[in-house]
Amino acid sequence: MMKIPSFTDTIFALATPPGRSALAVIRVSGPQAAGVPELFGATSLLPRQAQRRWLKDKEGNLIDDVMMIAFVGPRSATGEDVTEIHCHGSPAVVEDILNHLAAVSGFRLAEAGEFTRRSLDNNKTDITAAEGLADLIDANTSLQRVQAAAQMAGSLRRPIENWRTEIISCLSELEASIDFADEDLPTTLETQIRNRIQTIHDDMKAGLADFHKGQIIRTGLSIVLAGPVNAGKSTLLNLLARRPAAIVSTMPGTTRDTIEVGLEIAGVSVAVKDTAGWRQTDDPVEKEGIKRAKQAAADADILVVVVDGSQPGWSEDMDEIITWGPQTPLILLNKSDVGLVTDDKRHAADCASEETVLSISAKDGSGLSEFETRLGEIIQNLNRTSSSITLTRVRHQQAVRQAVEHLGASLHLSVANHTELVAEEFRSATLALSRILGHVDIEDVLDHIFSNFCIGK
Ligand SMILES: Nc1nc2c(ncn2[C@@H]2O[C@H](COP(=O)(O)OP(=O)(O)OP(=O)(O)O)[C@@H](O)[C@H]2O)c(=O)[nH]1
Ligand SMILES: [Mg+2]
Repeated sequence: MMKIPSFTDTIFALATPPGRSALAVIRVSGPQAAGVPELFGATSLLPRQAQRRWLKDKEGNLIDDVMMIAFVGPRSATGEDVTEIHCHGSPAVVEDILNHLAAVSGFRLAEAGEFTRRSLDNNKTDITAAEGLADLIDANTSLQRVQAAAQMAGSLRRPIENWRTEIISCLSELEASIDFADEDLPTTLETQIRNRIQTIHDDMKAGLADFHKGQIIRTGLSIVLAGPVNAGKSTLLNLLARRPAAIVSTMPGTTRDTIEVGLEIAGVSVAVKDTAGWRQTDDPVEKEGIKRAKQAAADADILVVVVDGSQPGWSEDMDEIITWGPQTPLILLNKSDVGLVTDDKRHAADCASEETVLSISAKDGSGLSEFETRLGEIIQNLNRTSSSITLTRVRHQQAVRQAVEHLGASLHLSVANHTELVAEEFRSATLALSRILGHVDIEDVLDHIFSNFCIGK
């Protein structure tokens, strides 16, 4: 668990990656941040203006010629006084400045994510925005960036707040009716409350149904190439990766272990996995390889069945491999350069819809662009969300699921006969939603998020 000694400390950290670069940025935040220039023998700064200063060490030797910006709290990223030092990106300069700061009483190196944590505590950001920021820093693909930036800007916070406000409004109407217990609850009020809660309940369920899509963009998905031995799976992997990632040979049973290559397709980060070829065998190592191939196919987001379309009998192979995956696979008839056995292709059309069967040559690349286009379409369908909210983490999913359960339970009760119980379900639902925003039970969530943050953020 991350320990934050005290907010009275002034924290500092290198905010840019370590190593040689043109520039580096060191951030300082806390009660003594405004005094940083004087610590280096320089004059103080006007707030919110980039100003040039010469920094000197204790002996008066020059450290660097830098730009500095001072922000006066609460108008700063952390809500505290903040000073940024934009120095030259020399490891020696950075080290000198950091060591110089570390020697000052009340100063210490920041923990991972501590700047963001301070901004949360000072209400400069909310936890979903902090998560969005963490995702933005980790983003490798354009879709990840778009989703993370949207979450930073409130795309998750707003619908959660709206749901919460709506439930609280229903709750206050109920509570008003409890106060007037002698009078019967008007049936119109009961119907109104039910309809409003039903709408939120359905909205939340739609969000939950789309949860996997938000996750796919954030964490990526897996595409598994599976098929009989010698079908050309490894050749195809190398073609997709544009490098010889896997060994290719004329010998059936070349690939034994699952080989993974990271790619970006349709803005989503994708792990493409080549697997051991399938055949009847007594070789224990090959058997294990096939077992792993089946497991990978079962866990795949997209299963691509690769068969040697130039050989008679490929449709039997295809029928076998199709059963490995939980969902409709994409079928590739490989080795089209040699000529495909057309009778079997008719068979393929019978057992799979036409658009999922493509012919390709992993050797000369023909059919590759159609295959990549089709993959892109499948990926886009997998991550197309229709709901009003994009839940991106398991903790969001769990909290919304709890809220749905409470609202669902309330809908089974008669509002008139069980007003108190219904009110209690509403309260529990709002509590679950508050968890997402970090209003309650914040510590565990923070520790988890910030342990994955970089120092200096
Ligand atoms: N003519 C032709 N040969 C291909 C094509 N794709 C692969 N090959 C050849 O088929 C043989 C097997 O290719 P691999 O990529 O090793 O096949 P694999 O499916 O990975 O085989 P295992 O690892 O044994 O399961 C090699 O000699 C490849 O050069 C293709 O599209 N056309
Ligand atoms: Mg192989």
